[in-house]
Amino acid sequence: MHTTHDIRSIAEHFPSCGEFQGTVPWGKGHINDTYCAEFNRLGASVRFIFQRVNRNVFRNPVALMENVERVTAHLASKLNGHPDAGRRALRLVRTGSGCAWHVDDAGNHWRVYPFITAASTYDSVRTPEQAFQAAKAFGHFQKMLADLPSPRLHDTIPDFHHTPKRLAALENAIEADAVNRAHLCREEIQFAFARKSIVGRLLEAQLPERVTHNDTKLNNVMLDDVTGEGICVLDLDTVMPGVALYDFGDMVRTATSPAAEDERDLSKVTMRFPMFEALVRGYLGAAGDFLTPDEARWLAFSGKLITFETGLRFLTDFLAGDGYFKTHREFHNLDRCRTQFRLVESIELQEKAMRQLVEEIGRGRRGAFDSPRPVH
Ligand code: ADP
Ligand code: GN1
Ligand code: MG
Repeated sequence: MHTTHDIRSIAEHFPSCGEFQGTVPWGKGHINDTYCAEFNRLGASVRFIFQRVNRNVFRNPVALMENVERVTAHLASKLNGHPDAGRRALRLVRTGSGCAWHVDDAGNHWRVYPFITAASTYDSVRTPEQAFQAAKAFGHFQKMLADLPSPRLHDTIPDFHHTPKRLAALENAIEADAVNRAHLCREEIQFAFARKSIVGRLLEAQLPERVTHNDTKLNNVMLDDVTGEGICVLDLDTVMPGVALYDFGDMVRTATSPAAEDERDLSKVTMRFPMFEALVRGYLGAAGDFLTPDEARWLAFSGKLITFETGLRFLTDFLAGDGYFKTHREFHNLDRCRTQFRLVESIELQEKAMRQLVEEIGRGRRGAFDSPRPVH
């Protein structure tokens, strides 16, 4: 891996970081350019995350940064006095002139966060305890933002989880077939349209609008290296008005299967029930007191829907020539689409039992909100 941006010169605009030592590309996000940079501050080595906002994806970076500023300030106020506050929420480092971001000569928006130490992100879940902790952290995040003062946050990507529009976008991409790939994915296209009837269900349910994260994949939350606790929610670019179920659904998508999102051996892709149970317990333990019974009813379905929607998005990007998600090999987006659709199938097979489990936990029959039982 090599550094493609001159982080040293960006760092000059964030003098409080200290004396620049070096940088490496960081993380496995599909959207922004992320770097970990090391500085010397008063003889000590300190690290910061430098991020370039992806302008192709976020058309209004100023609105995005305004959201991030408000959200981080609100989280900081909630954590005021917490002994570990510095690791529990992202905090924007200011430029020398006091701005929360820097615009470089090419018009790129840069922001800097202190590096969250002694914690890690994971691309796939290993234990039910990890699933429980991730879900609890995302539920807690929603709870902390429930009283974010008005005005409404900006929609950084309009209709982000509008699944019918995602299906319509796929239809357009097939029609255009811009890079002549439609013949390579006939089966996936058929799979998508066979499930047309589910795309509007959450929208039709008229669930309450909340402040939601909207991108709760497993590697957007840091788990403490010692205790395993979910300590810090990352990737705040899509925090905006949404439905709580979008967040739960994306946890099911990313924290129930043992396989990587781009796994080519589809036999490894499966929705594991103990992980789902851990997610329900973790999420409801943190968010259960504000969630309405109407919302709780859709928990299992939301996992299927968001997984399906993400598959649609990968397929659409594949057909359009891979302009949205970062790809690292040929057909990468198609491989990702296939894992999503396989996971949808696995959820379909278990959906009834998943729904029953949510109901049982909701009724408190199985010691709702407990830690998950370990699986052996
Ligand atoms: P993207 O939008 O591209 O997904 P993220 O904001 O999720 O970008 O960052 C990519 C990865 O960088 C994360 O998955 C995480 O591993 C790491 N990361 C981001 N912010 C921090 C931070 N403040 N401290 C430590 N690691 C971080
Ligand atoms: C992107 O940024 P990252 O890698 O955390 C995407 C999500 C997708 C996810 C699929 C802004 O998330 O919506 O679900 O990839 N983020 C955006 O892995 O589109
Ligand atoms: Mg991310």
